[in-house]
Amino acid sequence: MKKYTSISDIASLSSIIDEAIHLKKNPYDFQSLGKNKTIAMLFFNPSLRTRLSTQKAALNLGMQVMIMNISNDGWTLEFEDGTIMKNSAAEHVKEAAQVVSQYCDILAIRTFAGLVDREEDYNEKVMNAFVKYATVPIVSLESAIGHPLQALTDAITIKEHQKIAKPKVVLSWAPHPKALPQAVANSFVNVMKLSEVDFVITHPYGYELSSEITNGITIEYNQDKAFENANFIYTKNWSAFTDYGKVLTIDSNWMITEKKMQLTNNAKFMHCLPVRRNVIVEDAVIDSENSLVIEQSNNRTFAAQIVLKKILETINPLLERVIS
Ligand code: AN0
Ligand code: CP
Repeated sequence: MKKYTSISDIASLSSIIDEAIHLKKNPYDFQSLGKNKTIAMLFFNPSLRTRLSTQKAALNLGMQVMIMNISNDGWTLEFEDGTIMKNSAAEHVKEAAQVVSQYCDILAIRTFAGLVDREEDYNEKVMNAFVKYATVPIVSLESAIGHPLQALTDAITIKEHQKIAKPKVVLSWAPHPKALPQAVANSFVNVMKLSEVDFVITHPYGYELSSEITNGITIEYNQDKAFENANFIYTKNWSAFTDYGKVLTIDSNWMITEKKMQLTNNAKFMHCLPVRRNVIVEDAVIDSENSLVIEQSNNRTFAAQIVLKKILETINPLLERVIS
């Protein structure tokens, strides 16, 4: 694997899931693979799970880890070419990406959608600038339009908990007071498209995701109907794509409640976290036996670890042969 900025960087989803589950049982099997290798993680936005699980994954592989909250501690970066840099940006990403690349073997970036300019977000302005100018492999820790480490985690978690060959998985929008990116939902849709599942998306009118992403997927505007026979309810808020970045409704009827879960086939409840209790989901659901949220966050480590392992094997194929 040469980079991991999208689900499409995965060669075979089913085999990477199996390898991740194997790593979960044997987390220290490849400690020498990361010896004298460093990952640098740059955060433009906050994180609890992604930061610590990716650090843990790198440590499990024997790597060194450098972390920087670049928005707070770094120079403000310029991303446009040819700009006269007389405003707030003190440094161009062209230098910054090349400079950091000299200090690490893998460069991981978290950069959320701005939710103002759809074209800028969907062109992945920040992530693509790092892909363009960095001289080491790039890993997305959530970008403007995708969260591929989260989506791989979710596919692993579904695989571990599915009881039938083709489970019904429902992605349900839920209300949230602030505008949130579409990244988690986009990547979840992309990973479900590659999975053996009966997949349905449910959301209020106006919350349609990019049709390029949801092409071919059933959209059911009646949440109760969508929940019928579901084996997994995956919940996430996102802001509107068409009326870009807008909160169109905070209708609490879309919150995931115990009553709604009763419409399902004893479905498992999933959310990437962080989650607002009793806004997105009722306490009774997130605290129930069917809630997988804590296990999902544990699986973040092994999703990150299998991705870092595959990148390390690509940058050091000789070492891989020596080890195996
Ligand atoms: C972020 C989002 O919705 O993209 C990160 C989720 C992993 N969530 C919030 O900002 C609350
Ligand atoms: N799920 C997730 O990415 O969480 P953080 O924002 O805490 O990293």
